[in-house]
Amino acid sequence: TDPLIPLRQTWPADLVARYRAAGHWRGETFPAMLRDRAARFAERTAIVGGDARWTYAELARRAEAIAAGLLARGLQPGERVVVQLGNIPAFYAVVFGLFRAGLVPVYALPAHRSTEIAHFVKKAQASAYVVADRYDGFDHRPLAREILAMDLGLREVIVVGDAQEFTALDSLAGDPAALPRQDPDPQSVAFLQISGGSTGLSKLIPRTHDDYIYSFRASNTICGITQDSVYLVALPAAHNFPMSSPGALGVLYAGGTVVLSPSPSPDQAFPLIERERVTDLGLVPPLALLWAQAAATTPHDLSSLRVLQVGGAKLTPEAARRVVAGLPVKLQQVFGMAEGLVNYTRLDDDEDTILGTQGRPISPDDEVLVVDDAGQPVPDGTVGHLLTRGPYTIRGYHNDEAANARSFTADGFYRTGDMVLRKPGGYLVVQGRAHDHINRAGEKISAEEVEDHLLAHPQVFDVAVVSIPDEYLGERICAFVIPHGEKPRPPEVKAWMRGRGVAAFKIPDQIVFVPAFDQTAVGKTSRKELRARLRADFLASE
Ligand code: J2J
Repeated sequence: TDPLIPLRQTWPADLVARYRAAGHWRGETFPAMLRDRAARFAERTAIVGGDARWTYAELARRAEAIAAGLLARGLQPGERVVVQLGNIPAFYAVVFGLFRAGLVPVYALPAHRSTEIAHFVKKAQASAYVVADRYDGFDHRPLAREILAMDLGLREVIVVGDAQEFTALDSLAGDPAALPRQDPDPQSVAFLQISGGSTGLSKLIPRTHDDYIYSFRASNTICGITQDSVYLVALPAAHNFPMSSPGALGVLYAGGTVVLSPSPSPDQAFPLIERERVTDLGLVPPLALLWAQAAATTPHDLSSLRVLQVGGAKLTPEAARRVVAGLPVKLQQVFGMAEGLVNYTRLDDDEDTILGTQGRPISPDDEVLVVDDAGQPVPDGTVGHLLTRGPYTIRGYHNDEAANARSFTADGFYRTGDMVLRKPGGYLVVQGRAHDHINRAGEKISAEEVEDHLLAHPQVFDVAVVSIPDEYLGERICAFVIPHGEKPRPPEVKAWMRGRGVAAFKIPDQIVFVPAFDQTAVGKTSRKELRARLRADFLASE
């Protein structure tokens, strides 16, 4: 097998000195964080999910056992482990166990299937894969078998629950003396988060202990998270928003309680809010609207709620007004990205700011540039491309030189792909984006990736995939298909794509057959212009 590509995330020395001097980077690490919290908050409740209710001491004990068990099975510190678990307590035990062992989690979403998982295993050179036996009606063991059969270098499959021929998480045991005796370098990479995948498959995002811990520690201050906070994880736990803005990790940092909801539906979440007296949570806009509607008639007591964060996709001022009218909470808009930069409206901002902007950056050292197509800064109030660098924004993806050349400027700014305008005080209003991706209820889908799949269908001659505004999802996926011979039936095309092993959220919601693409749009113009033209014509015809 090939040698492991080193995990790297480096900032220039002058910025390192500045981030340290400012107190952003304090040399904290995940293993030290858990050890310290287990000592300080030992008997307080850390995690609630399903039938489980774990104290901080219990979480740390489980993480240690997993860490020792993984090393006993021959995994070596520095190796990467794809973690695909839903909203179950084991997610946090596994992640902290990996940190404790010096192993590097790669966060997959429960909806990912063979195409995505194989891509993560290859890109990260993963040696192990952790799954639940079943989650959300899906059996992950056949998927694990399929991945193993691809011979990508994966050696171990660990299963939460009934492991069949694999290794059961609960059976992991090892000698604690074999665990690393020193905490990792705080500037080393702790895990690989995944990108929204603006072009093609998701890229891997290396985040360091120092930078990530800074992002949620500072978020705690902005969001008012304390040891009395009870945070509901309603979105997928592996997503960057409920993990770190301030998310479950922020809440565990503060000594509060993390409650896991198996799904974000009011049916499942409202009883949990009542039972656990939940104070804080984050939702994507379509869910926030659904909750505001459901709250009107629910028999459940939601009065413990304090702050509802909404982010992941644009919350329009009208939608924001409906959310505020429907739910007895303080609204906070969150505009973040797994690559780093996170913006929040502040809890004490005036109403216009909370309803009408996506907030301002966490850090005084977040550098934000809004530039025109030529890269020249535009005046405040003018729409431009958002570029950023700072103490918790990456300087490069893992193992992807081509993406790095595209996505970062020579002086280290990350090209977010978002179009924004900046208001006085540094507040940002998201106006759209430069890339052709679809933001389907907060799930980012690359148009190119979906096109690649559909082009493999024998009855598809050509295809262009675009986002179409949607009342419920914010945006839906629409594929314009030029058939090759007989028109395929849309349900068949969808089933066929699912059969290729693709996350369900990437399957087109709508397929529109067209005899040809307008030649003036194809000719010399780009795919991007073709998609824009198709979208405009479609909307005009509706
Ligand atoms: C408009 N677009 C938004 C918003 C994200 C906190 C919150 C969200 C994410 C996230 C995150 C938006 N209005 N309020 O990681 O820590 C779009 C932008 C952005 C992309 C990033 C966090 N909030 N977006 O959504 O990595 O286009 O992170 O660049 O999944 O989502 O997507 P992702």
